[in-house]
Amino acid sequence: MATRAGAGSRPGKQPAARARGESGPDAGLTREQKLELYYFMRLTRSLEERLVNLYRQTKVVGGLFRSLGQEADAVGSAYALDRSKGDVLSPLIRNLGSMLVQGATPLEILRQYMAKGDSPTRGRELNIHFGSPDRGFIGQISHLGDMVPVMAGVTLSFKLRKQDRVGLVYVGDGATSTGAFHEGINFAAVQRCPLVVIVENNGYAYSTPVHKQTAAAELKDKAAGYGIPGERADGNDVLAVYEVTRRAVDRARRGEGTSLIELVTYRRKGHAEHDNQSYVPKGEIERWERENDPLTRYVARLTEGEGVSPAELEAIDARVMREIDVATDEAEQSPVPEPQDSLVGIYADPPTLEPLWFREGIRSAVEEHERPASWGTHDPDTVKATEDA
Ligand SMILES: Cc1ncc(C[n+]2csc(CCOP(=O)(O)OP(=O)(O)O)c2C)c(N)n1
Ligand SMILES: [Mg+2]
Repeated sequence: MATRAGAGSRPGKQPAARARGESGPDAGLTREQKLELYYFMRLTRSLEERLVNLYRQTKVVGGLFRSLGQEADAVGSAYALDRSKGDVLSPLIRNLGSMLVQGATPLEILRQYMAKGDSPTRGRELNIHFGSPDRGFIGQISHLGDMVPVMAGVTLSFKLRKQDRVGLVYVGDGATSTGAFHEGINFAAVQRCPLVVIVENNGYAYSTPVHKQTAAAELKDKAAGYGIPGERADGNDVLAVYEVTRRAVDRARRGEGTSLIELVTYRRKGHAEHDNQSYVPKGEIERWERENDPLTRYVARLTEGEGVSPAELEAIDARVMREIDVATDEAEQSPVPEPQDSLVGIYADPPTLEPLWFREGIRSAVEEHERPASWGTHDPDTVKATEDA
């Protein structure tokens, strides 16, 4: 099972010195934190590759959604939150990296995709639609844009309770064209909720390219319509992603409200594993892979700009593979769900809250004075007594 690299060294504690004279953003992170970003990006990619293997063996029983080429945007943005303060994010299907940063484990992810009985949703959901509020990620639903009003509500509650907490919600380029996105971000903006809205512009919504679903030249420009700041950043540069998100998180924590960030990236795989991407212009995917792969870029940055040796990175890669191998063996041994698991967590049994006294009163009045025996009951003795009468 994964132990988080440098756990405890998360942002919040602010960094040592800005690094010495390298090009590009330094992001104010320590060397250890920069290696931790690499660990999470590599873990995301390798874990998804393992899921593809399992998918082809038919051990992954639902759809498989990849974030290939988007690892920097998921990891760098989540890393800007401070879990020790209780910050919360709402991920999407391409935010496996964000969930790993918040503490989801490879074992949970593998069990979940394989629909095992001991997976977080007991086989009732087949990918990463599960939440763990204690670890700072809440369960997503697939309806595009709908998590924006949900997170507006979550972060409004932080504000009303005077808590020092920030929320972050992800939407795709396609989701910015939904009514839910509009209503949610408008409400968060006017209420000055401590919310960061990350728009992952990966070029496509299923098979629809961005220019066919919005006339806005840049998605960050949508922020102006809500009276909030909008910034655009290179979503394949993990340090740039961290830096731009961190600024918005700090702003939210200072009580200055909601921000929108557009991260420019590219979806190198289809919508899901079944999609053959026949609608993508020839050569486009290969060009992004060749010239703008977030991991290749970050490896170059670490080795050339930070003095990290290839051996150090290889050691992290080996650790990632060990963790994934151990988790895969364990997940394969996990049992399939029992039929009755489908009911767990659906109905409260026993009730989690005592009924309010006046409701209790009404209920007992009904039970004692108004409920005719003919209404039926599940109590076998009463049924028998009614039948015998
Ligand atoms: C309201 C709504 N409409 C349509 C769908 C079907 N659908 C699921 S994902 C998707 C495309 C999403 O594109 P985008 O928001 O850009 O996110 P990406 O998949 O690129 O990360 C569509 C159309 C949905 N889930 N919800
Ligand atoms: Mg998209």
